[in-house]
Amino acid sequence: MKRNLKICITTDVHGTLQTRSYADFSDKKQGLARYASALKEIRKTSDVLVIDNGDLLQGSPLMTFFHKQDRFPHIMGQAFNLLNVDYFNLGNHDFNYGQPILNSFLDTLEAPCVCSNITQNGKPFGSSQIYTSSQGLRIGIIGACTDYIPHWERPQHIKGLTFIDPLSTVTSEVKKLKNQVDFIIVMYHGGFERDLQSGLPTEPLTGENVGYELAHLDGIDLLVTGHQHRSISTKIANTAITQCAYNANEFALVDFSLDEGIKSIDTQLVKMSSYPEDTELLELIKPWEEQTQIWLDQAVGTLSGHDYLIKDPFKARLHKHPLVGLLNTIQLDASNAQLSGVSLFNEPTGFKPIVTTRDLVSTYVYPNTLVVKQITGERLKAYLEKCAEYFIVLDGEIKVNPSYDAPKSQHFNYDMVDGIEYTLKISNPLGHRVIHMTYQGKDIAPNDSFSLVINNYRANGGGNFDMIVACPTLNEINMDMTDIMASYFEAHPELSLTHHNNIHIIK
Ligand SMILES: [Mn+2]
Repeated sequence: MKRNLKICITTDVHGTLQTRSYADFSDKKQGLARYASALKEIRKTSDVLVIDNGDLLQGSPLMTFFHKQDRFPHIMGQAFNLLNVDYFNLGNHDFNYGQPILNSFLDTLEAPCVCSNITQNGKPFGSSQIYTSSQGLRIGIIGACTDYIPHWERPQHIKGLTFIDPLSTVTSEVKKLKNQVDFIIVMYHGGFERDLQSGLPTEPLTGENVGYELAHLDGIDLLVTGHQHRSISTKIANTAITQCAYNANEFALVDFSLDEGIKSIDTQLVKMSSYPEDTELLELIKPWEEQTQIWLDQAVGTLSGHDYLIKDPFKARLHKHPLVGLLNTIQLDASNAQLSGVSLFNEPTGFKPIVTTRDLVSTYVYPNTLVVKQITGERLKAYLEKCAEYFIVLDGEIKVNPSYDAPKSQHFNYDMVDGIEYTLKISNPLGHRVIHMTYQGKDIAPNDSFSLVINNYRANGGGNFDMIVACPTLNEINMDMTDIMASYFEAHPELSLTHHNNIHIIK
């Protein structure tokens, strides 16, 4: 007898419950409210296993606001309970608000956590599970998360945690389950550092994204990936692979069937825009949504002298937008460092003359903190050389290096530094593009030493800035950058800054 099971998969939802943009109210055709309708529809005709692959708790203003209240039960746990999610795997961003908040979410959540390669005080967050469908299909579910988290996360958020290599965890879990089940699903909150077809490296082989290696392990029927926010529905070797874009923009729909010992697996991606928002889920989040909107509309200060809205993100990076100077000014003020480095994130919006919380959280979307590093002139040059990789000269014009667009959008890995003046010559070979670098009008020598303030992501080497990791840490400011920005405006309610044109990018 042929037996079937449908599996609905989300990953990298990033706190996206409803469809409207918090920046401009436009309909982004996304969110778990649409997913709730999709699940209701699919459940009418079939048995459905519903799994989520992590990066759930960070990424929307509602989550930022909710986590300021530090409440139990956790709203995202309640939303997942309403969706009847069966299993949950952890993502790297689920650690961004610390372990008490993560624990509050996991305690609210009725679904078991399956992540077995991260331990908290010696005990794994979750364990492998066997799900039995109404037709008696047995599905083994194994969860693992990228073990690269210590390269980004604030040390106090991962205190007492141990990160085990996903390859070894998954290998031993598959061995344990394979004789007890009909299918094995591995949920891996990580992506691919190799081309899916050729296996050639597409990024430095740091171990952050070992999906390609996992796909080649024996015994895995479906490998659910994430972390890179790519849309993938394919096969590597004999393993079916999925990955979804972020913010609950789409979900993966997988069909398993087993007929006389013959397995077949079909994968596809479904856009959330195909389904309306479910009123039951909207009702659940309504009180939080309303409070979030009131908080977002609060004015924090005024800005004059320059236009702080970003109309063209490329030009904003090429010609150092006044917003970059403002962010660096705030970082310097909070840290008393000599130099400050900052990037513009992937879809920066900028500030209107009357600055609201909405502007702050739409522009600075990560809950980063600040770290002060002691950096030599030599490492400062290496830092700027790494930043200079962001540009290329193509057809006689300066363009964005395509590797910052695909496979993952990484415009946040181009930093602009204030406190010094420098020139990047983009037609020069990599590693030889910094042709001029001065501090207070004097050339910077390799042995000079400076204090540099950057965010915790960069300080821990995020974006493969190894030269920054190597620098001694002088100080940490353990406040969210959006809170640091809000308190700066509180101290300077009518702000008018001088813009410094200190970064010169030439062909
Ligand atoms: Mn993510």
